Amino acid sequence: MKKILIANRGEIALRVMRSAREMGIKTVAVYSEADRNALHVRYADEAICIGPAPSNQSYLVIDKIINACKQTGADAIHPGYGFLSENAAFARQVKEAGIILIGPSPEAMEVMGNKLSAKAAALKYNIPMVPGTEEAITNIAEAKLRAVEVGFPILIKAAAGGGGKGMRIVEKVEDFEEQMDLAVSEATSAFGDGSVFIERYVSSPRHIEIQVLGDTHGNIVHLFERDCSVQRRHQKVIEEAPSSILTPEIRQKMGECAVDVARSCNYTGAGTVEFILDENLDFFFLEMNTRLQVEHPVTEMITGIDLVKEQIRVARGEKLSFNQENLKITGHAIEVRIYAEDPATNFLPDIGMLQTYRTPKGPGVRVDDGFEEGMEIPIYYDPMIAKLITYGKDRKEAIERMIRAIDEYQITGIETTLGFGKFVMQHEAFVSGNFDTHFVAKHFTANLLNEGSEEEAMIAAFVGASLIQKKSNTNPVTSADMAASNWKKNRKEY
Ligand code: MV4
Repeated sequence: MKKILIANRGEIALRVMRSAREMGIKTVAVYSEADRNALHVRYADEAICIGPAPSNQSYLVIDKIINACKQTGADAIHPGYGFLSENAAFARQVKEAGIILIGPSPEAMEVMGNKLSAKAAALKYNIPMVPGTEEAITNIAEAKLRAVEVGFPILIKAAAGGGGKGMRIVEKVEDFEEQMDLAVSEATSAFGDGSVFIERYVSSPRHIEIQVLGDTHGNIVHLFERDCSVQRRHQKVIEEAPSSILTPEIRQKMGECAVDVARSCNYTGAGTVEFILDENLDFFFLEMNTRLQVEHPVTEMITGIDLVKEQIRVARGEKLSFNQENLKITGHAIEVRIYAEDPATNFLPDIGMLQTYRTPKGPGVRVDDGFEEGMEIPIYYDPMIAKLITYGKDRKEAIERMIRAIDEYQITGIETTLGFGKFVMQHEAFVSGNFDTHFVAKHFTANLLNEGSEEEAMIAAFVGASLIQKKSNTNPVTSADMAASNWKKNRKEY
């Protein structure tokens, strides 16, 4: 493997290129017209423009990606996350073109791409699952009986959904039919597949996921867990490794289950097995993500393993160079995602130019980003602009470093979720580890961010005044711009 094309943009494209460069592998960037001056384009050895800004005319067009490979002689593709990364048809076409996809087989993507087939595969290995229906519901009366058996509240899920899309909570039996009809029509219009199933609703879960890695020789290991319980409307905000609530025994059991789930689809490369954990610390398999995840750095920090390099080695057909016994957790890592969203306006996307952009530095700080000072944040793509990761000898030090790093981070010109990240780091529930997936809904209101010092208030006033001036000098965003933006309508959970 001499040359890799990165079929992605932003921070993850850079992240992948860095590992490729360290391995002596050349890189090819692809970019849309909105990304001409992007950092991933400048960083790569070569770059190919693949079309207009909207991703359905560029980053999502399979033929353009494959043609860019042929044009540059790239022998492999890294898809990053989002875009085509979990698209089995893409994986198949790449293979047919004689190009290596740095990722799992199309078959594994297909099995895990549907929650019902994923559960069916996992069932063969006796993986704990939330009680519910094992097949798509075809008979509503039958399903209702099963719902009563399982006990309310129940959750209706779309088999083709993922990351919380197409889920409906049903509180009581009287509402069942109505919610069922709504769920089916929602799933049909969103995924072109109306298959739904039910599960008992676990009301206050922790969201724990296990990183796995498999090679093409049948070896599969896990690299422990990430706790992603702090989310806002299914968008992850904070992730950490290890989880503050797992015991070594549960960790080992979950790890073994995750390896079995991976084995159930002959998984190769890096993947993530998602579980929920209830109040009794019982865990249940939910789904498997067949890509490198946004939050992979926290796992890299606590294991010392470069997951992108491992993905590349596996794609080259090499054996994993370590086994489960060689892996251990050292220290603690936390990631705060920085979105171009304004916490004061219920996280509306904010756009504009990064007037000031200075990243934190020093011990235990890693920033994975794709912008620099003076750049415009394009409106067409995901609003995540950076990931701030801190590492410490223990959770306390990782939190303290995160607060210090957030304070060092200077971003002006756009609103971001940095202050929100600091709010979480300082919240008693987060610090004590006593939180679940409802943390944000339970504990956060916008006015909590305004409890800064008088000095901060003064600075805010000045910045506000200069913003008003600045805004009057720049072109306002039109509704056409917003319509062209994929931020909301194409929001996927990574
Ligand atoms: C659940 C659940 C509770 N009970 N399933 C959300 C994302 C997708 N991967 C699966 N998800 C969940 N599935 C059962 N049976 C809770 C979640 C869940 C969640 C639900 C509502 C609001 C926020 C949530 C955050 C994480 C997980």
